[in-house]
Amino acid sequence: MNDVSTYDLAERLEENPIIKPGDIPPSSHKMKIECLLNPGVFKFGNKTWLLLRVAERPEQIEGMISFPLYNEEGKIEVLHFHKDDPELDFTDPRVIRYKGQDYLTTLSHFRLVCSDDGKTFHEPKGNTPIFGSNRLEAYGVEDCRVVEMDGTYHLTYTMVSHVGVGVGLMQTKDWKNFERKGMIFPPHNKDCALFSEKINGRYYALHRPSSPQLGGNYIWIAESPDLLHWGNHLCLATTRQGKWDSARLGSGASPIKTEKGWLEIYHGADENHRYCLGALLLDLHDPSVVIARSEHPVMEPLAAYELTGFFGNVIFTNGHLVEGDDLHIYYGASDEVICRADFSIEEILRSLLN
Ligand code: MAN
Repeated sequence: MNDVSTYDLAERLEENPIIKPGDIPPSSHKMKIECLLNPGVFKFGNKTWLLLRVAERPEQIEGMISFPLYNEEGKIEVLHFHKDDPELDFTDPRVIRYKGQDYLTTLSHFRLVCSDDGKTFHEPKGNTPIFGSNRLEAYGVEDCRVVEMDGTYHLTYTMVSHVGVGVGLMQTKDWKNFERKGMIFPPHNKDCALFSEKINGRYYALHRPSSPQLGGNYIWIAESPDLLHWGNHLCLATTRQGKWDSARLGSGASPIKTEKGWLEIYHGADENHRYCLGALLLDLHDPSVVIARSEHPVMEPLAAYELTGFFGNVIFTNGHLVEGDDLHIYYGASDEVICRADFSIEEILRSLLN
C-alpha cells in the first residue's frame, strides 16, 4: 500500500489475482497468452461466468516485436519488426506505430470460464472461444460487457481494426450460439454499457466516443427502440483537469439500479495513464441527468499486482455481480491478471451523496 491518503473503498480478495495468463491454454501452440484482462461477468445455470479477454502473441525474440492479426482472408498472420528500426515507435507496450500505421502488440479474443464460489474459475469443455470474425475485428475483440434482458444476453464489445475502434453487439441465449449484430457505435467509440431494462419504453446505453480536437474522451448516453439504432446522444461526463480522471473516462459494466438512481462504476485515467474507478449516479427516470459524481476514486491502484505488470497502474472493470448490497467487481489489474474486489453499494452511494 502507499503512504498517500486514499478514499479506496474496495475489499480486495486475499486470493487475488484469481486468474493469471498461465492458468488457461493459449488458442494455439504458436501463441502465448500475455494478458488476461477486463472480463464481462454474468450468472448462467447457477454459476458465475467470466468472459475473459485473452490477449496473445507469439513468444518474443530478443530485439524483435512480433504480433498477430487477421489478414484479408481471415487467417492469422504474424508481423515482425526490428526494435532498432527508426520508423518504429514502441514506447507504449499496448500499441506500436510503424510508418504512420498503428498496430496492437497483442491480439485479443474472448474465453468463458465459470465458478461455483466466484473465486475459483475453470474453463469448462464445450464452450468455443469467440474470435474476431470480420474485417472490423482484424485486430481482435476486447472488453466485453454482458447484460441479460428477458433471457437474452447482450454482449457489447470493442471491435478493433486498422480502420478504427467501434462497438459491436452480439446476442446469445445459450452461450453456444451467437448472433452477431455488427457495429452499433462507429469509430472512434468503445466502453459501451447497456442499461438492464427499458426506461420510458426505450433502451439506453452509455458509450465513449472520442473527439480529438474539440471535446475529448467523455461518457455519453444514447437511446434506442431496438438496441441497433441509437439516437438522442448526450454527453454525461467530461474529464476534469487536475483530478484522477483528467485524461479519459469510460463506463464500466451495466448501471446498477438503486433507490437513489442508476449507479455506474466508471474508469478514469490521468495523463500518466493511471486508471482508477469512480462512480456516477444517474436519475432513475431520466438517466441523462447526473445526480452525483465521485470527487475521489472509489478504487485506485494500490496492491502490487495493480501497480506493476504488462501495463502497470491500471484498474479496469467492465463486469460485476450485484447481490443485495454486495457488489463484486471483477477487474483487470495492470492489464495482465484478473482480480476481484468487493464493495458495499450503500457505502459507494454515501461517498457520492455526502
Ligand atoms: C484502454 C483499453 C483497456 C485497457 C486500458 C488500460 O482503455 O484498451 O482495455 O485496459 O486502456 O490500458
